[in-house]
Amino acid sequence: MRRRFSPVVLGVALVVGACSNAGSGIVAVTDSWAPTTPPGAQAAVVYLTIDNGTDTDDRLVSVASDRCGTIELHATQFDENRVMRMRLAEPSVLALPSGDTMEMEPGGLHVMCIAPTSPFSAGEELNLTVSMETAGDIAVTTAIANR
Ligand SMILES: [Cu+2]
Repeated sequence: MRRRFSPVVLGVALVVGACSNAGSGIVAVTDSWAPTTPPGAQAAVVYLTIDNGTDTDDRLVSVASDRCGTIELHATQFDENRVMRMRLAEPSVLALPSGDTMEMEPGGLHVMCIAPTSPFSAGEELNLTVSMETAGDIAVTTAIANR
């Protein structure tokens, strides 16, 4: 999110900023989960929370896993008939400015695992590679579970 500061407010914001996640100095996946799928499911979903603690704007480029035939990054939107539809996320949606956190969630941005090699079962772990434009590849192990 871009915020506009007046000069007076800016000084306060810089002090507050020193205490925020902007100080971690890394881009990190701070949370992730993948719901279980029924047998024969053609797709599975993974949700990531990605925190940009650097002073450089970044962008989510792609996610890979050997457990998926293909992975797409999807946004969920309601069409004119209020039907929920998924589509490829626009590059602007995948931007992760300095100090911001990208939270994927049901009904919003998500990782779509197309043609999983086997159903996602509770208790399994899923290995992912999250590729950021600037920070590069981040290895993530995600728990498959029902929340
Ligand atoms: Cu999707």
